[in-house]
Amino acid sequence: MKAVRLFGQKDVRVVDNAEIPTPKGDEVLLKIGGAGVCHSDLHIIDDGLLPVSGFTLGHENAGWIEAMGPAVKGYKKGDAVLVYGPWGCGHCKPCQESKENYCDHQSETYFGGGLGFNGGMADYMLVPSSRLLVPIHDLDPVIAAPLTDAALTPYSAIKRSLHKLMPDEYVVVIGVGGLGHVALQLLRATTGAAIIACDVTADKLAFAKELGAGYTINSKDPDAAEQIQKITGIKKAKVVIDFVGINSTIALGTKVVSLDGDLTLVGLGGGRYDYTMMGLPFGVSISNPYWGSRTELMEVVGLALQKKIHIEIEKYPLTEANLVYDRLRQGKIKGRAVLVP
Ligand code: FEH
Ligand code: ZN
Ligand code: ZN
Repeated sequence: MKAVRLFGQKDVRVVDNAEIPTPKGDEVLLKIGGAGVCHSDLHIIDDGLLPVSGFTLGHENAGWIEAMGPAVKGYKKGDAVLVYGPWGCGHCKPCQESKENYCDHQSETYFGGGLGFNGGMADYMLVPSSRLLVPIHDLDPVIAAPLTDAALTPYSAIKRSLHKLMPDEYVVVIGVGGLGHVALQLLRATTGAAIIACDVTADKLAFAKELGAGYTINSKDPDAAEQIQKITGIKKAKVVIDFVGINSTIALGTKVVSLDGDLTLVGLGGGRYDYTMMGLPFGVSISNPYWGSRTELMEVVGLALQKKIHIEIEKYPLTEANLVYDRLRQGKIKGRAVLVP
């Protein structure tokens, strides 16, 4: 079969002689429909984020059940499913709560398929346990694949602050890319807060308006913080979610988050924040959430089935993986790119 494999730093190759695995026990073999292309892959490919190579990339996957090990129950060949991305031990307390993204044993193993284990940028993918599958009913796996990361990650980040996102409050979303464009829809679908979207290009800000942002600010403007405060007034923004995570966006977030607010850093931009006493409004919680839980992914599927969220995707053949990664590096992907075998 074809597979997009990482052979070393900046060395991604599409091979066509990868073995098609045979599922044992509770394993499931999926025929891949779509594999989303996440910005984190660039940190893996270009920056050596993971201490391992030689595996198939793609941690945002969906497809149809092709074959099952003898222990699998409740599924049949042809079922359309998502692959829950964080693969934990399955038995510790977080894993029992379906929060495998925070598995106690995370430091002892790889993060998941496409993140050290073989992922879904291939014709087929072996999933180590049927517990990691989430049914998508009549959704198309090609379009649904990004729900597993581009939707689940912002959904889980928003849920941390749901109790604060009341109709009289403001939420600032920094970055309207693969995750940010879904965050805007999730905020509209699940909260009453007024949405202020920030990005650095006119087309991204126009896109944000289309997706329901009440206000848009160009975060390159030197007075971006003042523009935001003009909108929020003295109270500022109760929640700030930064999907970029570079020095300037973190600094912007610290300037506009309100007293007792949440500053949630999701983007892996490598930015720094030097804490100083009185440098933040009192009561601010800074968090850096990672992905989401399996039950939250089920909730995301519910929103997609109700057509309350949709992922803006660009489809590419699997064989064009390196072209897509280059377009991602240049910021030329609108929404999310999905590789189709
Ligand atoms: C993957 C690997 C490491 C850090 C973060 C990620 C995210 O893309 C997962 O959603
Ligand atoms: Zn990702
Ligand atoms: Zn665990």
